[in-house]
Amino acid sequence: MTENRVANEGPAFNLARVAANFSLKGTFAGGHPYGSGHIHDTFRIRTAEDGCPDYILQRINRGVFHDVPRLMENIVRVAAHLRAKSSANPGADPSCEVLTVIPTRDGRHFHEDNDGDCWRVYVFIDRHRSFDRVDSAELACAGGEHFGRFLRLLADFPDPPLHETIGDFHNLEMHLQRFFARLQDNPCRRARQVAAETDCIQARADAMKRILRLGQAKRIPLRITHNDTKFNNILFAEQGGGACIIDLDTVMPGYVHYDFGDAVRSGCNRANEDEPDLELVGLDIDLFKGYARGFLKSLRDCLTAEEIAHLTFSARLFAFMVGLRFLSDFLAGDRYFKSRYPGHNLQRARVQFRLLESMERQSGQMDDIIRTLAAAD
Ligand code: ADP
Ligand code: GN1
Ligand code: MG
Repeated sequence: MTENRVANEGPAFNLARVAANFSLKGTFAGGHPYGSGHIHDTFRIRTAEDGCPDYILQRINRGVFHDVPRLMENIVRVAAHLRAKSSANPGADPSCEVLTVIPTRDGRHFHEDNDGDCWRVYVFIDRHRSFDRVDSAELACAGGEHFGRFLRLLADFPDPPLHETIGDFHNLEMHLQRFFARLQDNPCRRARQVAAETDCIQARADAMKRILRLGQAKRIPLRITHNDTKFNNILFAEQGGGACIIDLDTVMPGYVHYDFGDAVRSGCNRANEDEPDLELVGLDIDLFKGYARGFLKSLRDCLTAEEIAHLTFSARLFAFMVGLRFLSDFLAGDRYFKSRYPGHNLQRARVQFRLLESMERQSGQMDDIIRTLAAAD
């Protein structure tokens, strides 16, 4: 194995050879696995020269994203739209606020290698950091403002519509059906381990379809949403309050509840997403208040009363739905989410269901917070 071959929880890749297909500035000086995303194989590529940026190289997960040309077409269009907005804003720095896709030497947005793997490159956004866990209401508030602004900036996204990069991504009905099918098929003989969680799912399944029903009845508007607003998909500038929203793979039509709910379940939990001690898991109401304040500051004027009325519910929905997806993947043998040990997805699911119970206990308080913030000048 040469110096440039690295393993990322699985196969080893010749990163130098892959990187050579892209129009990078500077000399390849090495690469290593980077970040804590659950989907792609992500590497930071270092360059030798001081004046040249580092890069993020990703092997796109084709089990999740089946149509890479359309995926990249979406990302390039969304990034161009955001860049135009940022450029029109005096004092903004588009190169740090928006992802920059680096083309291949033959002008494409991804490279397909001889094994059929698809790779893409972004400029590495330096002097920024992401947070797997949030430790202050100020940080939560800043995150809410950034995700809220992201939605606002996409409100006038021009036609044609974005492609649906993952079909039925937030279709709870489909996730429920898939879960119960796996429970029945029991391909890895793990069903006995999920009895308590299955009860939790069964008891709530119908009530959790509220957003689907509101959407079908056209009582809430379809918007362009991020759809994967895990808090660590915000890169915060180390200085100055700026940020870049990353992980644009799932930007496509959705409801505001998807973005609010996912950010709350990931950013307002007192514990990590895979915390081994469930006693530490719970919704931190101060973080929730901070996040909601920032989000509504950016977006309040754009939202309808009906949308606002279901924001608290959306946090419960996402704890439920992400928990369901982790559990379903556990039953299937850990094929979707990257995991580090055999019970990892089960533990992640248990954390989400514990978080859900904590949100259920605090839902009155959460509603009061939203009502107060929505009414503020
Ligand atoms: P996944 O879908 O697997 O979560 P992401 O696109 O979110 O993949 O990337 C994984 C991690 O890589 C992020 O959490 C972040 O730490 C880092 N990352 C991604 N893009 C950039 C970038 N342009 N600059 C700096 N870090 C990045
Ligand atoms: C995945 O890509 P990442 O790690 O930011 C997943 C989300 C889940 C999340 C759970 C495309 O997010 O939907 O909520 O894991 N992304 C995709 O941690 O499935
Ligand atoms: Mg991510």
